[in-house]
Amino acid sequence: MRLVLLGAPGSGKGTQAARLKEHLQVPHISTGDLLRAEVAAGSKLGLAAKEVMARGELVSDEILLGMLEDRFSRPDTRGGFILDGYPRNLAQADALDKLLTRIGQPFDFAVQLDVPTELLVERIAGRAAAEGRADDTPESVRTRLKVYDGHTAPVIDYYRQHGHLTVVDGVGSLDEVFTRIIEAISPVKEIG
Ligand code: B4P
Repeated sequence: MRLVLLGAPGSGKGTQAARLKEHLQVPHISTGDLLRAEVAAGSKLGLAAKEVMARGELVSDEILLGMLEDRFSRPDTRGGFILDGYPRNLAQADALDKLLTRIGQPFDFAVQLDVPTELLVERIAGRAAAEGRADDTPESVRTRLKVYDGHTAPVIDYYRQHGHLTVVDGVGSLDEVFTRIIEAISPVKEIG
């Protein structure tokens, strides 16, 4: 299974990807996690990304594509993958198409987790209190939501126009949302 998970910050992408990874037995590739690992390691890339992420803005397309190409060159992605957090703008969507075509692994489903903005803000505030992630401050969250509307929502429209989008209601318990995703990506659907 080759899955792209889309959705606003706080929509549950990372949360559901962790479960889907166990269920589907394919690697979970989170560009946010890859970037946070670079920041934690204090690498040159991490130093370049740190402030941008803390502000809630997008890290450069060039850095992201390099990181992604590197990750997809590892053999564990040959049996499928869950891509979480990429693409976040139309240039990244185009780069992803080209990359997956080149390696002969086009995605099977692009799943959007649909959650109203008030709930996104509430969830991120909950995580801020529990984990204190550097980009979960109110100011950064406002920026992330604006970036999502301006840059990532057009990617969703693009996939929708090309018939590649599956929308899943992301409101509900973790189990409920997980079950909806599994139903949406199961190859055999009942007719009637
Ligand atoms: P990400 O790590 O992708 O962060 P995110 O969009 O906030 O989503 P995340 O996966 O963490 O949260 P989730 O919705 O699961 O990106 C962070 C930053 O990295 C970006 O702002 C950007 O700077 C940079 N970046 C990453 N990818 C990039 C790219 N492609 N290009 C450029 N820059 C990039 O969950 C949020 C909270 O909701 C959690 O606390 C969770 O417990 C809770 N939750 C989830 N599901 C729930 C449910 N059903 N009910 C109640 N709570 C729920």
